[in-house]
Amino acid sequence: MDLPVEQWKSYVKQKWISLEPALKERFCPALSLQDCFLLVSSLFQPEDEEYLSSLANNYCVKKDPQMALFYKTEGNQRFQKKKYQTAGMLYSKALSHTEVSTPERAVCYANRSAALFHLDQFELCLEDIERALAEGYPHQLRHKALLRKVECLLSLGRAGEATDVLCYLEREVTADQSSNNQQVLLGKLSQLKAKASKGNSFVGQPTMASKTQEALEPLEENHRISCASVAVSLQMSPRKGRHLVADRDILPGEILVKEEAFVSVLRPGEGLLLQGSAAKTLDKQFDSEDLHCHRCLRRLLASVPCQGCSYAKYCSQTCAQLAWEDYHQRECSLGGLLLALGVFCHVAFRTVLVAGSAEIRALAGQSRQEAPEEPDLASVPGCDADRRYRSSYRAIFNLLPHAEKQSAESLFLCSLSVVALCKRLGEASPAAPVAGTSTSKSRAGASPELKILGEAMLKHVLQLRCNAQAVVTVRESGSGDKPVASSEQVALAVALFPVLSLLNHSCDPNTSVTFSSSTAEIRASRAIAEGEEILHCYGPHKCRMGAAERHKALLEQYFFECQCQACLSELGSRARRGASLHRAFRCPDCQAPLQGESMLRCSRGACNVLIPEVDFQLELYELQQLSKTAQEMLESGQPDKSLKLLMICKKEAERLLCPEHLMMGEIEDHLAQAYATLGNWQEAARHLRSSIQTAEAHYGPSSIEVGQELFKLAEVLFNGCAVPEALNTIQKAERILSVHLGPQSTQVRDLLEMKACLEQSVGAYLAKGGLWPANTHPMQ
Ligand SMILES: *[C@@H]1O[C@H](CO)[C@@H](O)[C@H](O)[C@H]1NC(C)=O
Ligand SMILES: *[C@@H]1O[C@H](CO)[C@@H](O)[C@H](O)[C@H]1NC(C)=O
Ligand SMILES: *[C@H]1O[C@H](CO)[C@@H](O)[C@H](O)[C@H]1NC(C)=O
Ligand SMILES: [Zn+2]
Ligand SMILES: [Zn+2]
Ligand SMILES: [Zn+2]
Repeated sequence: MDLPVEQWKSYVKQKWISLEPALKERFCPALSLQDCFLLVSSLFQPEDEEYLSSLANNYCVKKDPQMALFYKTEGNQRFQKKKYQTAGMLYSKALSHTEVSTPERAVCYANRSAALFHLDQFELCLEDIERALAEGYPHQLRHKALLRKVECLLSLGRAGEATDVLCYLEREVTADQSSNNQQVLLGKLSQLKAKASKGNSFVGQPTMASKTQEALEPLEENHRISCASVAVSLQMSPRKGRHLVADRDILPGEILVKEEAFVSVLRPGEGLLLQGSAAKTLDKQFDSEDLHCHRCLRRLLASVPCQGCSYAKYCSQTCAQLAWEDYHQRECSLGGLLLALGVFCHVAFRTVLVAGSAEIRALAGQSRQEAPEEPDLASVPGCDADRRYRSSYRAIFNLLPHAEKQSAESLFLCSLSVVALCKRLGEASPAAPVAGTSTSKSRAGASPELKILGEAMLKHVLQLRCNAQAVVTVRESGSGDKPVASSEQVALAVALFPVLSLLNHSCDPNTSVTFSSSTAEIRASRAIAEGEEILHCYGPHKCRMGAAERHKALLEQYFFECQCQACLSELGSRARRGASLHRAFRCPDCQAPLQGESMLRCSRGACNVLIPEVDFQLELYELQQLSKTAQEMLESGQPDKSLKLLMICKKEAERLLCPEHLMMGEIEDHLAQAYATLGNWQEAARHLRSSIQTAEAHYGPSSIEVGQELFKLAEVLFNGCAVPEALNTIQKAERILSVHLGPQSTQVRDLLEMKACLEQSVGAYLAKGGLWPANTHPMQ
């Protein structure tokens, strides 16, 4: 879960409920984040702190020798049963509970090297052997580890090195008179030596896995936006804010953005948060925190544990070291607090740790001086002084927190969590809450330094609601030991990607995103024409959710009403029509609209009419069938018959439906078509005007639907030679259709052609003969 754990959430909820109304009212959209942080700091009580630390203690991340022993024993059992992969994982768990440079840790490494050897992971096996020796592997066991090393080297085809180790071993064993199985060992050694001498012809399969991945695909980098391709450009509009647009035609498959996360935090597995007993978690799958590097998110086979806690695990000593220097030395000592406060808080915290307090201070100072500015098209917020947008802290700092859109209660929860974290930071190291800072205590208790950090963290927690990017991976469910593995998508981590955040959402996007370790790659999933917006999907995809459900999800989490093509057409064709249906039936007595859900009553109230909606729906259905038949007649060349039937339809519709019902528009449209076929332009135009009114009421005056109807009217008027109205209609249709279909579309070009004809001179055009049907009688 990305929010705090349930207990803390409900505790904070209670606290919120019991706040004085006057205090609650201060959490309004006008409250600045600075003031919010100050206000909540003043409300944070010692008992809140106590409650939270008791919660945090449930999520223990301390090293526990008992657990080390337990996992090691379990590992040995699996090893016996030849379940090497599970055994390896259990040894890793055991390792995470051991202290640096202890025999326990060395033994776990050695045990794990045995499992890795059986999994043919020879390189990793060698690394573990070296670690075992370095961590103080018991002397009497050394030869065991070294023999394994020899076998590994032989398997890797490194016979020379194997021989060196063998010679060393031979000297040791010969010198060691105390050993009781000296002869056995010497026999084994000479066996291996024979193998090594033939070894040059034997080249084992080196494990390629680590070498071949990520054959780097070059990305020609944009000079205005780091991590983005030259094919895109950053634009700014009042409605959309910052967004990316194709700068040229883009081919399917082109990489558009390739960005490493500014920060990413692994989401802890359910097992850890549920705090089952250790035995219980064994039966479960291993969770993300065991399976992936806490820094780079790579899949782990042989993790390196954190020196301080049992929680953080890394793919390599390098990742462990870098994570420690950049942020983990501060996180490690906080224990279970970060787990209790949830991943969003953790990401916010890690973000300020990575940014460093000097950077935060500079940016916070800047933003306080600046007057609240209008979105300025020339300067895109978040860009550096050279106007380049980078995947940097500055860009993150400028993401919108949308505090005003979040509920007061959720603002309170976020603030109280951040305040609690700051409190702990201040206590843990009052002198320097974050590396490189020095502070003096102020009257309020929190140092000014901590206040700036707290405000920044609050901002980041709020930003995450709209800007958190889930890092997704496909994981084989079922351990490698199971016969049948199925795969599932897992949201592995929560990350901030400043450049990715520039992309707006579509439920039917033209890009797709993939992750490799903590790097995201956005590719065009279809051809994208120059000028089209680059869009990706925030989660609700049209293939997985209905439009109504997507709208709800997007509005709730991201605060916007999705206007993407998929939503518009889906809602336009179904829900919208459906929603307007029952509102648009007419009272049989007084013709006023009916209201209600399943039983409809007259909106005037004077009549006592009460009719089941089903009755109307049936009649509507029959009407639709009739109208369909009429349309078929028209298509099969019987315009007169069609017209007669449509007249009947219209009468029925007028009895049943309000004038603005879509069905009315549809019938009007068919009537116009029938009249146009018969060459009665005047009547055709009259019916089209009615159908345009209906379309405007339903889809809005500049919708594509209205554009299409205007196009028809323009054609009819053109043919009917109604010059002034035709020109007027052509202009309207052109304006709307070039927005929806582009100025180069066939329909827009047809319109322009008609216009040119009319303008030249109707007479001259008529003289050329041509387009006019024989049975034309121009209007008026
Ligand atoms: C693990 O280490 C212990 C102590 O060295 C040893 O007794 C045990 O056999 C080892 N298990 C494996 C699978 O190597
Ligand atoms: C996405 O675009 C829509 C309109 O196209 C806009 O209302 C919304 O605010 C945008 N969302 C973001 C996150 O930029
Ligand atoms: C790209 O996606 C957007 C949103 O779905 C859509 O409007 C646009 O037409 C798409 N372009 C292509 C070529 O599919
Ligand atoms: Zn790593
Ligand atoms: Zn740690
Ligand atoms: Zn949508």
